[in-house]
Amino acid sequence: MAIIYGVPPSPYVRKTLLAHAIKGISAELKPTMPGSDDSEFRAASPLGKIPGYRIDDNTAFADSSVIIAYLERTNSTNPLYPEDAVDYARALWLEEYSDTKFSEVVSALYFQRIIGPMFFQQETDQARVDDLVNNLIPEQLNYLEAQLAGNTLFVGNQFSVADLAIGSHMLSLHHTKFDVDSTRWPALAQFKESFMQRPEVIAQLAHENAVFGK
Ligand SMILES: N[C@@H](CCC(=O)N[C@@H](CS)C(=O)NCC(=O)O)C(=O)O
Repeated sequence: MAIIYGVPPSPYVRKTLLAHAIKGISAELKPTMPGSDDSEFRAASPLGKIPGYRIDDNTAFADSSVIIAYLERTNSTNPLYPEDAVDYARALWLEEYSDTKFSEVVSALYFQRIIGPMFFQQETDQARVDDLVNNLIPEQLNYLEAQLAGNTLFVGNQFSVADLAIGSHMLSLHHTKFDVDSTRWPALAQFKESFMQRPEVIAQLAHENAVFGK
């Protein structure tokens, strides 16, 4: 069985775990913090980022996008990449966008409200939170709302890696208690609602709540 190095509240580890669940693939989660100097982890993830992934003694690599692309090649159940070339490109772009820009602003709020106070005895910087909540996050939600164009999924009618990536970061936003206002972002609020009702997402959230002792 493959090993995933990481901790479940990381949106990238969450995305990787959810891809396994969607495809019905088992993997062992080996709790590993970002930057860990564990040599087995570092052989998989030389940059020290989670998730790292090990298939066997000789084969290990990192990055949620790489891991999911690998899974797709090995398992055709519930495909995560659209067949059509334009849809495929859009799905990859939205995955990339959500794993970079959207993640940047969501992670900043997640750090201010959860990780800083809980693990680093750091007080919340209210000015930073206000900027994130009032300006920086809404800007990204506006973009995502426009990308949905009134639909319930981001690309075509099939759940894809775009929905998986965006949904994974939306769960971090959910943990921060940021409200995706349905009068302002109706399609996105609906997307978030449906994503959170997926059985594998419900199971993942229960796992995360257990980690945080909720
Ligand atoms: N592109 C990577 C990003 C992974 C990532 O940035 N993980 C964070 C944890 S949420 C991390 O390990 N950060 C530590 C660092 O950047 O050194 C992926 O998709 O897996």
